[in-house]
Amino acid sequence: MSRWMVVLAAFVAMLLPSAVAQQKGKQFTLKGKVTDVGKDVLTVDHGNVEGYMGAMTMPYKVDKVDILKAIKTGDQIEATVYADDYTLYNIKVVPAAKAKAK
Ligand SMILES: [Cu+2]
Repeated sequence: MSRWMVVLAAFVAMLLPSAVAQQKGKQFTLKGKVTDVGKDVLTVDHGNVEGYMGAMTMPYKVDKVDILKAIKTGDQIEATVYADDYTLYNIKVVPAAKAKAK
C-alpha cells in the first residue's frame, strides 16, 4: 500500500461514522406488543403511529442491544422512533397492569 493509500484509507475511516449517523427525521412515540426478541432486533405488533405509519407487525433495530435481555415476547412496550429510521430508542416496558387498565 502506498503512503497516499494509507492516508486515503484513514480519511475514509474518519468520514464513515458521520455518514452513517444521518440526521434524524420527525419523532414519534410507538406503542406495541413484542412478538419476537431477536439478537439485535425486536419485532413489535404496534398500533397506529399517528402521522407516520399504520398498525402493523414489523421488526425494529434497537438503540441499545442490552435492553433486549430485559424484554420478552408478550411485553407491552413504548419507544421513541424517528421517521424512516426503523430503530427503537428509549424502550420502556409498560407494566402489564397499567397496559390492561388502559
Ligand atoms: Cu411499522
